[in-house]
Amino acid sequence: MQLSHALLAFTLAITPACKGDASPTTDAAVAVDTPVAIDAMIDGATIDGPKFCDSETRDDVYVPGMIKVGDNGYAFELVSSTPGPPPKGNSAWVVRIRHPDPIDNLALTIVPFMPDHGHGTSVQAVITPMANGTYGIAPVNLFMTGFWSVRIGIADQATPATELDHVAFLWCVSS
Ligand SMILES: [Cu+2]
Repeated sequence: MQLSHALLAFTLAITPACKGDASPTTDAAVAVDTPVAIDAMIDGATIDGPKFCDSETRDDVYVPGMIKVGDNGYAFELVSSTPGPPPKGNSAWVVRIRHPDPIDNLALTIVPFMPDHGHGTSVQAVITPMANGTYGIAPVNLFMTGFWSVRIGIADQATPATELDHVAFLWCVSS
């Protein structure tokens, strides 16, 4: 999007130069000014324009309290990510599990994974049960720029191998 704007601005900027043959004075002014304007726009696009994730369409838009519902009807609320949205590197999450009431004493698993690269992270998040169906998860380690799927699964503590439900939060993180 940013790049398109830059290219459009570029086109608009050079259009007068193509028509600027009314007088030598006008031509001279355009010839001097235009390269400066183009350089400024290109520099601007490099500094604060297109980012790595601008063209990513698979990712979620982070909103504190956002909810995803698994196939088995459990609601996974991402109460917060600190910082949020989840950045490249570590963040601390709080999630709340409901069905429909908040559920305590679940066994949670979290698996960050980069599907485009076929790898996860070696940093294992610690799950901290909290009150009212909430669980702290930290650190959520998204160490590489790119698209991450962060899968969260739940199970009864007595039967942790039998998953009750799961969802995946999808983020693109920039460098
Ligand atoms: Cu990767």
